[in-house]
Amino acid sequence: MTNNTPKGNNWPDGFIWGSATAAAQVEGAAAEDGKEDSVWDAFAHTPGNVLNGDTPAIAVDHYHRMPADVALMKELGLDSYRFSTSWARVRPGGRTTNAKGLDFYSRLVDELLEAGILPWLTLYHWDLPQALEEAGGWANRDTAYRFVDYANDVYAALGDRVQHWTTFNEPFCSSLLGYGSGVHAPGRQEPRAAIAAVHHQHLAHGLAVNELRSRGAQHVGITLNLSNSIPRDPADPVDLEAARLFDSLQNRIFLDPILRGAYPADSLRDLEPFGLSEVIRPGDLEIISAPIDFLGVNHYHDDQISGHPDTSGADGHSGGSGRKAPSCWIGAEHISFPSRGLPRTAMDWEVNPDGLRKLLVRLGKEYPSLPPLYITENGAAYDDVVASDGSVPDIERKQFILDHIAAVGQAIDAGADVRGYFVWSLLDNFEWSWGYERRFGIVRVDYETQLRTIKDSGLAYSRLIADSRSRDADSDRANAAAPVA
Ligand code: GBH
Repeated sequence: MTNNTPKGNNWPDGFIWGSATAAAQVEGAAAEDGKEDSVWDAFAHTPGNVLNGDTPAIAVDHYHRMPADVALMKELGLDSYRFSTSWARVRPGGRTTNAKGLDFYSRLVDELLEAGILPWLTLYHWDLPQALEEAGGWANRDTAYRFVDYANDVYAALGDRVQHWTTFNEPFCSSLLGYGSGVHAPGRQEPRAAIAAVHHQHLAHGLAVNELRSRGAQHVGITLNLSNSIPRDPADPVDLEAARLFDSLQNRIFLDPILRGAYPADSLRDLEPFGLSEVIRPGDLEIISAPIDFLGVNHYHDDQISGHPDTSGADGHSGGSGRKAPSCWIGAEHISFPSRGLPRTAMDWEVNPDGLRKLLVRLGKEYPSLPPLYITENGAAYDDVVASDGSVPDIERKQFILDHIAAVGQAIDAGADVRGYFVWSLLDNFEWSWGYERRFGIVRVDYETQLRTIKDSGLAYSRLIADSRSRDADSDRANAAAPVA
């Protein structure tokens, strides 16, 4: 048997291989069947916010091509599809239920189940109804309670068929980038609002976990984007302090309230001038730390951190479309991200698969009550070239994915409880502030014709999934044939 899975040992039983998208990035149909604007529709309409003036209005037209896209997932052999529901489709304006919007997701779930693909649903991948933003958005505590109304609507429609529920995708981005640097929707540049948004999204998460569980949901969790904070010179106290600040804002202010029921003491102190303690009410942390059944980890790159100005010319942190924006590192605006000289993707993010292994091992060490982990996003943007035979030989993306999967395997061997891996992304799509200029898909989309072509990375991923299954079957046969003692 050929051994082209990167993990020497078998993958754990039931390990889930999947791929991910998000509503605003793929659906299009921005004003159809009752859907109203999300913050991303509104943000993209203001010139200068999204590169080339791109908008999510059509995206990859998944709303109309959903059955064919599910057939593509089946062809690839995916165990699971991670998608998000659009709040602005389910509750346009944020206050009333739209049956037609829910119907789309109901058809999607049926189509997936019919194809033998596990639906992995995320409730919030950054597309707040614009009407709720106009009422204060995530800076307003009331939005957390509106989120529970929305979660209840989705659960009422899909709870009989969907087992896996993720409350939020990367609250870091929808708080600190949306309200701090303003490179993401709604584009506000208000540090105090950004910190309030962090807390109110935490609260919304905890309220929804309790609500979904009381209604019978079996697997409820959250997805965070985590990154190792690597001090440029571990002997330099200025770099060490900068790395501490980064780790606080990137990782620990999200992990600790959920997994430990408290904000880290250093974060509380750092963020005092930005009003963190003013938005925390008695009882909040108890809600926020409601037990979760899994933690989703999105990982793209690590960050080397310095407290000195950067002269390396690295540009992985301009946040989007290359425009000047205030820092999202609230209270730590001076930190810099000097290059380590590693290879970089088209996003200018460093490639270092071993960082993913380190991160997974660290989580298990530092958080004793850590639930099972799923890699809910990992992938890379590269400038693809279509060959004359129509194929897409994206060797760098293919290598990136295989190397990161190997790193996950090594983390498992070192004791990390990782139960699944989802490639970002199934399809090229609307890459937020970068519009359609950056492609992450394992399937190419021609934005003129909407034609889908599986890239070489997609073919390799598909083979890897098939191999790990035949390996399972081999070991099942071996076990069945083993003599009974
Ligand atoms: C994910 O976020 C998203 O979940 C997904 O929707 C997206 O398409 C995908 O990754 C690819 O981008 O210093 O301001 O530049 C990416 C997580 C968080 C990674 C911000 C880069 C740099 C912050 N990103 N981070 S900044």
